[in-house]
Amino acid sequence: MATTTDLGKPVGVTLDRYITLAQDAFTIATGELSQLLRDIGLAAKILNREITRSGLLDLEGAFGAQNVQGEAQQKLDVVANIRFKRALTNGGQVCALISEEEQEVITINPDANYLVAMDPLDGSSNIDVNVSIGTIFSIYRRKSEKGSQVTEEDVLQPGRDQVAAGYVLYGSSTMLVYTTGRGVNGFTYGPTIGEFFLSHHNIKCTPDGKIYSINDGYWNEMSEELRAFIQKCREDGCTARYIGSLVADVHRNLLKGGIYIYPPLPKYPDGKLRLMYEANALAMIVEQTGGKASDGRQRILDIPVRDFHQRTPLFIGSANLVDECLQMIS
Ligand code: P6P
Repeated sequence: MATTTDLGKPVGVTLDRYITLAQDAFTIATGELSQLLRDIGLAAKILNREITRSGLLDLEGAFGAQNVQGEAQQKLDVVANIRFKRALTNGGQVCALISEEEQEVITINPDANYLVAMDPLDGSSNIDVNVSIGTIFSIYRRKSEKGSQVTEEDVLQPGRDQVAAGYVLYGSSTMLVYTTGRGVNGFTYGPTIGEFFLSHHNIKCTPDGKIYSINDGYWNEMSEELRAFIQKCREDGCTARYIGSLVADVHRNLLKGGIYIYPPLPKYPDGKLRLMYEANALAMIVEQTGGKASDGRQRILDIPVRDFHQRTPLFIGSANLVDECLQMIS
């Protein structure tokens, strides 16, 4: 039974404080990655303000242009890209940026050590109907010498080489969830104070989930084997949840257990989701919580990168559910 002391629990540690404490734990840390994480936190706060008022600021609807994938950009896609690009530029810690909204790699500060690959705003088609949307980011250390030109080897790094990864979920509350390879922590934004506070420490994904997330509108295009897996989920008492916003679906499955599937389809033979700025980041996070992420044949984090906009099928979530699915579809 709750007591008054529970009600008066102290406010948790802020994101900035947590980043500093985590950095202190690593004597070799120079503070550059810490600063980069703070820069991402700042951009998320700024974007959050615009997202929560998009209906009032005429920021809903289409921007009137297409992105590199030929998809209609929403106004907030463009705003999100601008906000993150500006924050990462001003922060000075990023030598190059890969963005879903940018055709080419954006060179920023040649003297910086880190590259960022990001989807500034995923699920943006949900903005107008007030459904949760998200930012996804991956951080890599450059391979080339500081001060030199960013190389293809710097850019086309496999997911296993990420030094950090995370997402921001703009939902009923706004959360920033990230890992630097030592566990996953979630921070909830307090808008009246303007800070992210540690709210989900050391997140673990249960190995046996009871939720499956897939767009069953594609039932007729799915393989027989995948349909058999979904049928088995139903018989095993699983429930179906599909928000149509990757970050929201993965976040829910992370906290409650479950599997999210975006399979190869006739219209997306390589899958719809992007490897470098969607699947890799989520795969690092989910693996850090004890979950799994595969393209149906291999570990997402081991997929060689030949094009920084390349797509991949995605099977991600509770380890035993993913294993069972891979066994049935292979
Ligand atoms: P479909 C949003 O466009 C997105 O990239 C993910 O956020 C989401 O999970 C998926 O595509 C939805 O795709 O084909 O089911 O509408």
